[in-house]
Amino acid sequence: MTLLVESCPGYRRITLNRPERLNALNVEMAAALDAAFDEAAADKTCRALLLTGAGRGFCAGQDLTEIVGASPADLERLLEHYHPLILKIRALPIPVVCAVNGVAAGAGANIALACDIVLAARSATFVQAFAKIGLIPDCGGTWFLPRLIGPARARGLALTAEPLPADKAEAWGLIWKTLDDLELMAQAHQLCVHFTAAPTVALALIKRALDEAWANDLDTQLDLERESQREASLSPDYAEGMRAFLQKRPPAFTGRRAP
Ligand code: T3D
Repeated sequence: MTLLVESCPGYRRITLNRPERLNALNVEMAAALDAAFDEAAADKTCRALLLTGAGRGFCAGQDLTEIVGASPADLERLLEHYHPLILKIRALPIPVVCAVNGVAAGAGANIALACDIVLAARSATFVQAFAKIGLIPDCGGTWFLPRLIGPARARGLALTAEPLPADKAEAWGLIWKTLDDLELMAQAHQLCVHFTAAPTVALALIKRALDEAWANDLDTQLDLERESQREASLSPDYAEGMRAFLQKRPPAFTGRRAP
């Protein structure tokens, strides 16, 4: 199986599972990921996703052995399998946590960058490997990189294909946190457990508002904040959050939408 999906209480863990090839992507894995995202979206009890890789790598991007001799049309068709994954990660109404356990190269790096919170093992590296083989960053690389780290660093990474160590990725703001290798998975699970007790409706609205901010002017964004705040304030978790505050106790958020 190219993908492992495990149900944990309140969240799911998805593991890219082709460790002998550093979890390089192929169409079978993309289809399995696509289905796993759909299933998570349909499961109302699933309040977070954890994405990681088996073995010593996170994902080495496209499996290059499978595209030897591929025509430009074949390569274009391939992206029909990969690009929807990026859009689905952004559209999922729950936090997607990526635990980058080792090298993240090519499309693998950009799938990680599409996630909401990226944690990386200190030994991990991020490589925009595309230019090494005469391709350009896809799977959202040209979109995420300049927005996350600015144009100068984006150009440097994409044009040189130099590996970026996890510590520097954190310092540059490409990812949320670097952790000791042995701590990574425990911390990633702990974060997902935190999200299983969070106000999921509000988190989904926050995710959407931050994404839309890239394209909106301030007026439009303020309107979106007003609409989103209204929606959040209708959720049972808002009422519970206020009650808990007044009663000086921790809130018991359910993640449910307004009836
Ligand atoms: O339609 C389209 O546009 C196409 C889509 C393209 C999207 C892309 O992702 S293009 C970019 C593809 N990825 C790469 O170019 C990265 C290639 N891999 C590497 O540069 C290096 O392997 C790494 C920097 C990722 C890791 O280096 P290292 O030294 O830690 O490991 P290694 O020894 O190179 O790799 C370990 C094994 O995995 C090795 O197999 P072996 O020799 O033990 O049998 C290696 O061949 C295999 N492997 C690594 N990456 C890939 C791969 N096999 C197939 N495809 C790979 N991408």
